[in-house]
Amino acid sequence: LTLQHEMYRAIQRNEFILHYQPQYDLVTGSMVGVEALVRWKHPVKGMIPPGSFIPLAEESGMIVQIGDWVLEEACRQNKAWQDAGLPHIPVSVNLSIRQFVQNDLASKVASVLHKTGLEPKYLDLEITESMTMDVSHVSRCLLDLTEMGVGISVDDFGTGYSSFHYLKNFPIDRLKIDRSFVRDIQQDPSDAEIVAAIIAMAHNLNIQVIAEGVETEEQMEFLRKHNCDEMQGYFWSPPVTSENIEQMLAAS
Ligand code: G
Ligand code: G
Ligand code: MN
Ligand code: NA
Repeated sequence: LTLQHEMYRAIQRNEFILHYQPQYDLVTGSMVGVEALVRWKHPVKGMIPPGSFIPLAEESGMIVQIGDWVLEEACRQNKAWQDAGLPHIPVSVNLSIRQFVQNDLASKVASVLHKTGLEPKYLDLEITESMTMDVSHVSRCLLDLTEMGVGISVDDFGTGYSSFHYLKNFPIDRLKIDRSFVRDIQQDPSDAEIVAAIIAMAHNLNIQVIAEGVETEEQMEFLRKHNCDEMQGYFWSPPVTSENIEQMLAAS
């Protein structure tokens, strides 16, 4: 059986699970969101990280089915936390560009929100850059989603050549500074300048900023000093299980 064939079967067999990484407000320190990250609980190979199967899922088109499952599961879980009386925070879901190729992405999202009962403001969609997309189609989808009240974030900001083009053409609520810029903030003066400039520019455009891959207190202090809004990274928490998130929310 090829990995691709097994992946197809994995959807039916419910072998995918979501972990969640907390996102924190840099001023108050409180948990203000979580990012859903898929894993494959393979019956023989054990836990397979997304880096080992998402590219294949994208190539084969199976990312559409997996992405549908991720979206619904993340919304269902977030609504369950809310129903349990825990603080209401948005869940971020990573979208693959292939999920825009189906021309009903906005209605798919609307029906998942309806089915799970989650309010649109508690869902955030993360998009990444791609060379091969139809800008006007993606723009239309994102406008529909924004009008619905769903949040839109640009993931891995700064790594692709069209980052600025995204800000110009799409209704973006938040950008996520790629962890490659955050990593060397202390050592590399040009990374520090780039991060400071991204934050200032985003704020001038009324866009919120979250830093990814924050691993040290020094990085956090730098980001706070430069008015970054939120952060996500191992310094506070790696991706964890839904049970762990429930405990963290209960304690917050
Ligand atoms: O968790 P980890 O660092 O291994 O994630 C690696 C990559 O997989 C990240 O770039 C992340 O955006 C991507 N990824 C994780 N979950 C999903 C998902 O549900 N859908 C898509 N398209 N990508 C995901
Ligand atoms: O591309 P995306 O931003 O979706 O990737 C998210 C992934 O980044 C998560 O799956 C997680 O494993 C990884 N990640 C999260 N925080 C950190 C961090 O502080 N350092 C590093 N190196 N990776 C991180
Ligand atoms: Mn992401
Ligand atoms: Na990223």
